[in-house]
Amino acid sequence: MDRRSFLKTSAKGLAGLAITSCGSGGGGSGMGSSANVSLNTGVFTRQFFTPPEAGFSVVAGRKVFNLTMQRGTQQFTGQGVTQTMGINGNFLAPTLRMSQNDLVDLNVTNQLGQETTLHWHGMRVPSLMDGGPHQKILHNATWNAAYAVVQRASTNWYHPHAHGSTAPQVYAGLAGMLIVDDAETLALDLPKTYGADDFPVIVQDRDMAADGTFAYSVSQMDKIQGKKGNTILVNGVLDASLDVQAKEVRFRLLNGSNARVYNFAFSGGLMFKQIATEQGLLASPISLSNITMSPGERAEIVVDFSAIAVGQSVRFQDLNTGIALFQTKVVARTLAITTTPTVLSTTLVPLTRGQASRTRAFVLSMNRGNVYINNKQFDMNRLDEAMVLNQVEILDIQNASNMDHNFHIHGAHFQLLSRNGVAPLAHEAGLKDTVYLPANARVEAIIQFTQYTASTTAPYMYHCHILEHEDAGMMGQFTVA
Ligand SMILES: [Cu+2]
Repeated sequence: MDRRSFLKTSAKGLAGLAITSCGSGGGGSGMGSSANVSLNTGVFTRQFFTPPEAGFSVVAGRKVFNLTMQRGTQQFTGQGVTQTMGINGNFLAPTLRMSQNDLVDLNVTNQLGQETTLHWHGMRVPSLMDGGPHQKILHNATWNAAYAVVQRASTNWYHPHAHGSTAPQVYAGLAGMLIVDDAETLALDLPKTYGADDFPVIVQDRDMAADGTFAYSVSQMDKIQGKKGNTILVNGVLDASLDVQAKEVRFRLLNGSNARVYNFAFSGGLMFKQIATEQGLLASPISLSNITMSPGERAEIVVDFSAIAVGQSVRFQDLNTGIALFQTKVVARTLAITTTPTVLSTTLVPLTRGQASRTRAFVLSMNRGNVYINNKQFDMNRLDEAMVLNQVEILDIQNASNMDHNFHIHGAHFQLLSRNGVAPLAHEAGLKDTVYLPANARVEAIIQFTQYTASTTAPYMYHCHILEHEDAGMMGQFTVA
């Protein structure tokens, strides 16, 4: 019995009772608060959609991108019409592509009819260009973000970050991928033809009615647990099928969901190699059968389909829900083969505990449905931390609740030193900007802010990336000087 018929049967058996769970913890399991049956069928009738790469012009040596945040409509099942938001389109956004050392200008026009911001999640940029809550874009206004691309090749993303309305705006469709290239990564024998053997995979769940429509609404329980949907989309498409050539294929995984934690795997136990964390190449590829990702996290993986017969298909699935997200159907190879090298990067120099000048504690907690970091809720007018430029620090991040959270910080990248008192798993040892904190978890991350200061009027943010928690104030801000 597949997941859908199981859910149908269960729903019948429960005589119309909502499929609801409101226990503590286990945020990765259960189908959230929806009474509706998942629309994921396990039959892949739609074409996989690869978001197009954004066009740009070159003006005075700078790449200029024009982005319009707009409203639209989308039919996700061919039936009902959902009111959506998108960037240069109805839903989601084009993939921004930049190279290390590029100078970029992003002209962001807000046509949403409401205030917003646009944050470059994972990009190391001056705080005034960060697109956090202080860089508001009013309706009909255009905000210009101009920065140099100073970081290594990596898979990032962009989404709104206006305090109090991030969750509904992302849910409506405002999210896109932002890929940075560099010479080190391009020189490697990795799949790198976008849309042919290198694919973005933006995974988002939505609480869909039977006709495939959704609208953002949160119950009291959704506010506490984060909004989870019954149906999971990949690049905005339900039940998609992707032709993959019988060779290595690279997937850039992004958990772009408001709150759901996934545990991704291929059917049949097909192994894959993780080659990059959120901030680029690992020193060496790591073989995995599955990977857990909390909201905001990214991972680049390479899967070898060469041993699978042409015509066969493999499903990409979430082990937490049992839902198959899309299928990869193997077709004959026309692209050149690649062989993922055993050494990926020699430029990754880890910071070490001995370099740290201090430890800074962040305690994520909940009380009566309210969310806190260090017992405080976000206040735009209060500065919470003062980071010291170039100082190496350990962030001691603790989830003191029985529910899933995670931790994202702007302006710098970190590496995990420990998880629950022991060395982190190898695939968490790369550079990151977001880290999963299941109930009562504790991690130590080592970080160094270099290059950019952040003033009192344009601080950087740190927050839980479960968007309902972020909007409810599980966020703080800091200067760098
Ligand atoms: Cu949280």
